[in-house]
Amino acid sequence: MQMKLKLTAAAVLTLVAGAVMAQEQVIKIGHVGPVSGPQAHYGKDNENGSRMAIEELNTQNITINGKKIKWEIQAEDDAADPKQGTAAAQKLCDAKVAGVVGHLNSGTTIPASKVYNDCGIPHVTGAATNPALTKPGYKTTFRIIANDLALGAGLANYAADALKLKKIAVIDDRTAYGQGVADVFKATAKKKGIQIVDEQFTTDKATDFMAILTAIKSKNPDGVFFGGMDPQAGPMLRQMEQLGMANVKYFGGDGICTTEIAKLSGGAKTLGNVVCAEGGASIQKMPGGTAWKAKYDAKYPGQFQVYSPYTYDATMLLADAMKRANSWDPKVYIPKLAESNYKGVTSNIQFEPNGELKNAAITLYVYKDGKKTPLN
Ligand code: ABU
Repeated sequence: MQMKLKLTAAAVLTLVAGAVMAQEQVIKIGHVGPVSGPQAHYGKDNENGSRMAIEELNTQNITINGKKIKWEIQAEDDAADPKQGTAAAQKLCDAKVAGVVGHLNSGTTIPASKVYNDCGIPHVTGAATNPALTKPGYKTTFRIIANDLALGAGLANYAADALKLKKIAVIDDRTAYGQGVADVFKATAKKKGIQIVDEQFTTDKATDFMAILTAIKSKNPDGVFFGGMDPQAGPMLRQMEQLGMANVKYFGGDGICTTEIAKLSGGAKTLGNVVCAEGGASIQKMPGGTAWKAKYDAKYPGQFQVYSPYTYDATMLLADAMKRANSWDPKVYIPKLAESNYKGVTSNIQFEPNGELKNAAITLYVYKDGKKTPLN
């Protein structure tokens, strides 16, 4: 009789545990960026930001629609390649993730945005800055960082008004981002009376820029604008030093505004000529920036680049909208996401009707003694 009672108690415990388990709901959030190839350092930083948010969400005992939520990340690599970007997006649609953080590159995010729109899953980018992303008006596309209209114009205004430059050469890497930000820079610079003395093109795979820099040097510019990323900007700065272009200012958008560029430029003094722009406040001026960065650095030492505070916020923002909607069904929570008023680490996040961030700030930076330093 006693034995029978013991078994019954064990069975009851199993049943209770089973019932508790049944009440747990997994919500998957996708993350996509380049975690292989020359841009892997950006992608890893982005993924770290999203993972950090997922870990924190799991400590918060969040309940949605009566279920205790277990948050999971499904991280995909697009290698900064548009085709791999759409394949990763389709994989996340097929996996029925509730939302996506990404992608990192405009060249991958723009085609992927159509895939997400077609499968009805929202994605939030904290890195892709080409304004064309929000042009189709998809209700599934959101950006929580300023776009290249602000970055390109801010840099051109600074070159003209603060530095009084007169002749600038422009190089771009022919990607959606590089070409787009260079076009905005050129248009604003011309309006400000700056002469564009040369235009040269490269790719996001190149590392030898001697020929195009030699052509540019012959035009005697007082500045070079580069639309592209740091795997190109780093060696380009080294080669400018080798060619004696030591006094030429070097402008670029957020793609070159990284920690890594200091390493990639290999000690070239021309790093001191860099002026770059990022879409948002500096870490020091973000509402929760300094404390957040200390946590990030403790968790991922030496891996901080640019956008991880934004991917952290993007992940939290998706969870916040699901909580307010009391649902992880994208159809139900997308309207709540669109009307977010979320106090993030990076800013107070609210959206324009087209999914762009309201009141987006930009910050200009220089490199002092090899360290990225905000100008404003
Ligand atoms: N925003 C610069 C890097 C990412 C991109 O827009 O391609």
